[in-house]
Amino acid sequence: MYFDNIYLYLSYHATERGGDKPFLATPGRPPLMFKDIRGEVWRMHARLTLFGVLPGERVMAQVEKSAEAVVLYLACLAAGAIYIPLNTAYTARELEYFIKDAMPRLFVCRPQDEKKLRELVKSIDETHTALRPGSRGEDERDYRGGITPMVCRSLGDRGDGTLFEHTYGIDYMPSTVNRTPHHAAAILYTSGTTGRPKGAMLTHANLQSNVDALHECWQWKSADVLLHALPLFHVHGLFVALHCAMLGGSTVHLLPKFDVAAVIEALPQSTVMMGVPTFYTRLLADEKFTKDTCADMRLFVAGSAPLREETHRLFEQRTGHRILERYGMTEAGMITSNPYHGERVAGTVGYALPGVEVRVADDENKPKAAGEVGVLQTRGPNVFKGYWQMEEKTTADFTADGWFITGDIATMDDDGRVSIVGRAKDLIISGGYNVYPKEIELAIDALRGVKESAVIGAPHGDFGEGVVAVVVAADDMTAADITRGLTAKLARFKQPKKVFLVDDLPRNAMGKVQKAVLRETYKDCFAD
Ligand code: MLC
Ligand code: AMP
Repeated sequence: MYFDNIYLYLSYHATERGGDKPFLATPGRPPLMFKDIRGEVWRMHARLTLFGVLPGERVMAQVEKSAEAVVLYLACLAAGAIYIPLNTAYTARELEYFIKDAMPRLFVCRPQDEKKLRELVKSIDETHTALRPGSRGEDERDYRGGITPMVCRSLGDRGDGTLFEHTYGIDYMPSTVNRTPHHAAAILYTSGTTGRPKGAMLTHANLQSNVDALHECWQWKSADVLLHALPLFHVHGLFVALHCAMLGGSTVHLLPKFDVAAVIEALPQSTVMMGVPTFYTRLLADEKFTKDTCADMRLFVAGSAPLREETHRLFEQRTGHRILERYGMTEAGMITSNPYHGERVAGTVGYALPGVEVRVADDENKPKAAGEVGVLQTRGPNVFKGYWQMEEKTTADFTADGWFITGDIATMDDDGRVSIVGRAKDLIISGGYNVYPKEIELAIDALRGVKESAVIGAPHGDFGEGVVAVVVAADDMTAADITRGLTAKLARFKQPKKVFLVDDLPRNAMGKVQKAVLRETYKDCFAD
């Protein structure tokens, strides 16, 4: 059955297939049952309407992971609003950028951020009356002035002034808003080579096609129990994991974050787990993680960063399970996956998902022969509608014939199996989080006493890659000064784990910094 609004699609199947089972089981709290999803969502939807949220307006949320955060997300979909989840690690400075860029109607925050947020929102509201002219997509609504800050006291008890308390007693039941396939359901920010984050607009149709493809490819069953330890503000945790469980009517162990002991405790009651490679290396480092822990597991999925072949091998030795690696990105959801039944080959990301096209192309966007290296491009219903208010950037990332240029370097075998072998974009992936060197370099270069800097990724046993800054600075400056100077500017995960002070950066004949030389020089800096 097809529904225009992804919420109707997911809630229909969740309710039908989930029956009387728990939907979200959170440690130490009563579960949210499948049969209660609709009631919780319509109350929150009604509340959003009372706050004045109209279809096409943005709702931004920087909240802890919880059942409430999930209900808020689903209610935004039901209200036809555009949900914008933000990493809880972002600093006030980073938030200011996102708020000014998206101009939401409502901002939902954590209790400890309320004061800071009210001040920030007030100053933005006083100076901004409209969105910049530009591409928002024809269906997204203009900013009308007045951002409402609201607190989600997600981990507290009910009745203590939470966003949810406001929904009690609401007896008005709004209808789910009709959306066309082109309407944006969510905007997810991803940074970029210019250092300026871009909001990728994902439509209701993008999300529906992707969950359908994954449901089929991974043989999802209603008896599945998903162990969910990923954050809820990225594609992986929000769309891939949560949507698969809803479509399947499968119970979710919603852990507040990834914690090895908590995961080992929950695994015996689970059948499917999804994670970034760091999850798997951390599990393997714990001797309590054994074959017995995984006795009822059906599927381990890895993605968001390359899974080392060694991890794949050690995981199979320890548990008997071959991790299924898949590949995707914010702008296109999931693109390829190793097969569920066929061979899961370590170091490859498998085949294009049903309905998704991929090709490996040269710089002129001509397809390459099998086995040749080129840039991976994708086309299909999974591909986003564009970057929020960045028409030129959107155009630049598509070929004339409609393929999205991923910026990943890949090869494709005769039979269509894809391997990611590098990146054309200057990007570091640390523990599954993307860090764009340009953004860090701009922040370092703005520090008084710094002449110039280059930021690279170096192999890191835990995070896959660790952020390293190589800096030319005044003689009296120390590495600690640089680290300190970045504290209020950048989320912790973006801050360099090592800072090296040098006299000069290596440059080629054109004057361009030779990052390859730096990567070679500092390749062992996390070795101990
Ligand atoms: C935390 N820190 C990180 C970090 N996460 N540093 C670098 N990279 C990261 N990913 C910092 C902390 O602030 C802390 O700093 C120190 O590292 C150790 O903290 P920790 O307690 O060990 O961190 P932890 O909470 O365990 O977080 C690690 C993690 C987490 C791997 C569990 O980062 C995580 O959940 N990553 C998943 C990211 C994700 O969902 N990616 C999907 C993107 S979607 P200090 O100095 O204060 O000690 C996408 C598309 C696709 O890419 O294909 O899926
Ligand atoms: P994001 O922009 O956060 O969505 O991250 C997307 C990027 O993560 C992709 O462009 C890839 O570079 C990387 N990525 C995701 N999955 C994999 C994988 N299985 N192997 C290698 N890289 C991956």
